[in-house]
Parts: sequence; C-alpha cells; structure tokens
Amino acid sequence: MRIVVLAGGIGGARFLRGVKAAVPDAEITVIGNTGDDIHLFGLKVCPDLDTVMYTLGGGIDEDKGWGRTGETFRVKEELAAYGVGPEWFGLGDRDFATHIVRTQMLGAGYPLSAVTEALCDRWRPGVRLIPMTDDRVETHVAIEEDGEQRAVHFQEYWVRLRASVPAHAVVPVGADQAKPAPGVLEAIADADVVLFPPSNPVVSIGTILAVPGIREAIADAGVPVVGLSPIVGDAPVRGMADKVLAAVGVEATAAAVAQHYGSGLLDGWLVDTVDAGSVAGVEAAGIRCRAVPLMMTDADATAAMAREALALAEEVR
Ligand code: GDP
Ligand code: FO1
Ligand code: CA
Repeated sequence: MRIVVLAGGIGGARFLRGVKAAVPDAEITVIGNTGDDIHLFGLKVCPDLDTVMYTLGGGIDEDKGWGRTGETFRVKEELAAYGVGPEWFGLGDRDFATHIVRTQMLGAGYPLSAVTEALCDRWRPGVRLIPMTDDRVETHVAIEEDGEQRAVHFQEYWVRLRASVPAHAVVPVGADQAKPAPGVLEAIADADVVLFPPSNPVVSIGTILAVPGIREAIADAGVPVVGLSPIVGDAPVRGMADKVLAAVGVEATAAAVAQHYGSGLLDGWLVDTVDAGSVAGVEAAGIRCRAVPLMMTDADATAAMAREALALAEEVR
C-alpha cells in the first residue's frame, strides 16, 4: 500500500510512528513542511523536516518533541558570550551538526530534497521524506507588538512571542513561486491514500497546500483523502494552533478545521470522541466523519488512530 502523508513537526512525526506500526509493509512518502525553515548563524535550519527525521530515526528529544536527545547547548552559550543571538532559539550542539551538513551540501549545489535524502541515510526513518519544495518558502506573520504593526518570521512569532500578540495574517512568503520538489507530485499521483495527520492546519499542512500544484494533485489523484483533527475539545492538544487559526478566520474546533480544508479536498475526517457532537455537522458539509480516540498517548493509541484513518479511507473509496 502506498500512503502519502503531509506532515508538519511533532503532530505529523508522532502520527507517522502510528502509520508505520499499523501498516509495517506500507510504502510511506512524507511531504514535509519547509515554511518554518530559518537561517541562523549562516546555517539553514529545517525544524519540521528534522522533527520527522529524528522522531522516526530514534534521535528526538521525546519530552520537548523537537531537537536531539541528550542535547547540550555549549555552542549557543559561546555565541551568546560574543553577543550573537537570537538567544530565544535553542539550537543544540548535536543538532548544529545537522545544519552544518545541510548548509554545506546546499552550498555545494545540492537541492534540499537531495540533502534531506542524504541526512536520512543516517537516520533511516523508514519513510521517504521529501520537502514540499526545493525553493525557499518562509512563513511570516503580520503581528501587532507594542502598538506597532510588522511582519516577523514564523519562528519569532511562535518561539520568541509564544503567539501571545495579535496576528492579522499568516503568509507563506515565496510559496506562490515555489515548485513541488522532485517526487512530490509523482508520489501523490501514485498514492492509494493521502493522510493529513493532526498537524497544524495553517502553518504546517496549509503551507504545504500553498505550493502550487500540490492541492490540485491531491484533489485529482482520485484516492481517499482522510485527515485527523489536531483540535480536541475546542483547543489544540499542544501548541498554539488556535492563534493561527484565528488569524485566518477559522474557529478552533474540529468541525471548523474540516470545513476549512473543505469537501473538495477532504473525503474523511476523524474527530476525537469528546467532539462526537460535531460529526453530523461535518457530514452535512459533505465529509465522512467518525469520532474515535485521537490522543497520541502511546504507541498503541497512535497505531489505532492510523488504523481508523485507513478504515475510513476504505469506507469512502
Ligand atoms: P509542529 O510543526 O511541531 O507544530 O507540529 P505539527 O504541525 O505536525 O502538529 C501540531 C499539532 O499537533 C498541534 O496543533 C497539536 O494540537 C497537534 N497534536 C499534538 N499531539 C496531538 C495528539 O496527541 N492528538 C491530536 N489529535 N493532536 C495532537
Ligand atoms: N521550539 C521552541 O519552542 N523553542 C526552541 O528554542 C526551539 C528550537 C528548535 C531548534 C531546532 C528545531 O528543529 C526545532 C526547534 N523548536 C523550538 C521547535 C520548532 O521550531 C517549532 O515548534 C515548530 O516549528 C513549530 O511548528
Ligand atoms: Ca512546524
């Protein structure tokens, strides 16, 4: 079975563990979000690609959900001693090596997709991980801070400001000019099913869908497209997705997220059992919907979620 999964960071990576466990012989292609990417200290950092790679490859810090296990921050401290920041972004020593290798390869002329493949040669994530594009896309957020309006990089909004200031718009800068990376459209066209994990609908999956051609390829593939809600009981399970949903005018409910994707794209939608009351409304919008446990508390619960998503895909096929 060929499964295509559009993934952000933590929500996408953890769900992918469940897909791997549920269908061990599946051929899984992950289309990763690169809108969170940022250049720091002359290095290219790809948080969501690295979160997927480290999580599936056994190198993730399980508590934080990002960065390397057993991490130290000596380089960051030394940079700070020179007065070189940003001090609000925690790049660890082990993680630095990944960004150095990536930046060196990009400088030598390799596209990000080839660099990601090379990094995965070490981590062996058990999936094919492809960035959504080899072109530069950077999500920026229009905010109001101290009475002033300005645009900041998504990481500054998310990590420095903790999404605590009003956001008026979320813009994937460069997306309209970006091309899907090699293999992305082919994987979608060859897929038996497309899954949207409980990733951030705006800054993870929304950004991937903003690359011209990807949304169309999914809609045209003629295979079931099934998503899982990252919103449980009218709040994100983790993080501040409610803030970026508000910025694009979408309520933070499981039903509103389904309708934001729309019946033109989604065939099936899973909500958590606490949101069972929203099933009828989602179905009325033309999306088959089921309420099942959606908390990725352990490996079994996560594999069960993947099985439910694939069962719903068979129902709508
Ligand atoms: P990020 O890039 O690290 O922010 O990760 P993603 O975009 O892939 O996923 C973020 C989303 O995962 C958040 O909006 C969370 O609500 C959601 N999430 C995290 N853990 C769980 C869980 O156990 N169950 C569900 N349903 N959603 C989760
Ligand atoms: N998230 C934080 O909240 N604080 C950090 O200092 C931080 C550092 C960091 C370094 C490398 C990396 O791959 C991810 C990192 N993240 C950090 C997570 C990440 O930037 C964001 O949670 C996601 O991009 C949000 O979608
Ligand atoms: Ca992310």
